[in-house]
Amino acid sequence: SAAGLGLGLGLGLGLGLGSGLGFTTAAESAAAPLPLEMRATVVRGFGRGGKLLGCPTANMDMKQIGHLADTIDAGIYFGWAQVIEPDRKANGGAPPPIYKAAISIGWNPQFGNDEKTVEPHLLNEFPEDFYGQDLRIMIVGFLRPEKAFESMEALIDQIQQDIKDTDAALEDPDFQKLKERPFWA
Ligand code: ADP
Ligand code: RBF
Ligand code: MG
Repeated sequence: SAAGLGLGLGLGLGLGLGSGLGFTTAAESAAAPLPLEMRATVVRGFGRGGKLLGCPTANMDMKQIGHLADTIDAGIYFGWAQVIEPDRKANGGAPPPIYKAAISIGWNPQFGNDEKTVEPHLLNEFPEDFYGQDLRIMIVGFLRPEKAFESMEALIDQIQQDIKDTDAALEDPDFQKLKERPFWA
């Protein structure tokens, strides 16, 4: 919701500056200090993101993420993401672009998964899938808790709103600066 986004940004900007590092999460998402960085290979999920919801998500290999996934509450977040193509030296080594991403973390209560997953949807059109490639993400701010909706259409509408909120939130100059961190390829 707009109110949740406002609260998250307000707290983040208000409390984040002093530390020089992170942004404090909104009240609903207690634990992890943000931003939180993760890297893992893109693996196959159940294949419903793109086909069923019109929103493909790059599922990250949870074996590689390990305990880091336990340090962040389930929920929908906004952040940055970078796909590292294996043959990037063929590009003259130019650094891969860093895209905005709406990131789903948790058990997808609409579907009742039994594993906690981290799945970013990147705000970019890709000509091809990128399964097996390395993905780096930076989780920047909390949007809302994940939940089960009364219909698939209601979930799809909410996801479209999350993408708009992500797009707007990351225009903040303090969030743009995060693209300069040494974490990125
Ligand atoms: P799965 O359940 O296997 O993750 P999805 O329907 O969620 O299936 O599709 C995810 C795949 O689609 C990603 O792994 C990636 O290769 C590809 N993809 C294409 N465009 C995007 C995008 N904008 N954001 C995330 N993944 C994308
Ligand atoms: N799954 C849910 O069960 N509940 C949600 O509220 C929810 N919100 C999402 C928001 C965004 C922006 C994205 C990208 C995914 C969300 N998902 C949610 C996850 C979705 O169910 C999952 O990506 C697909 O099932 C494919 O794995
Ligand atoms: Mg997916």
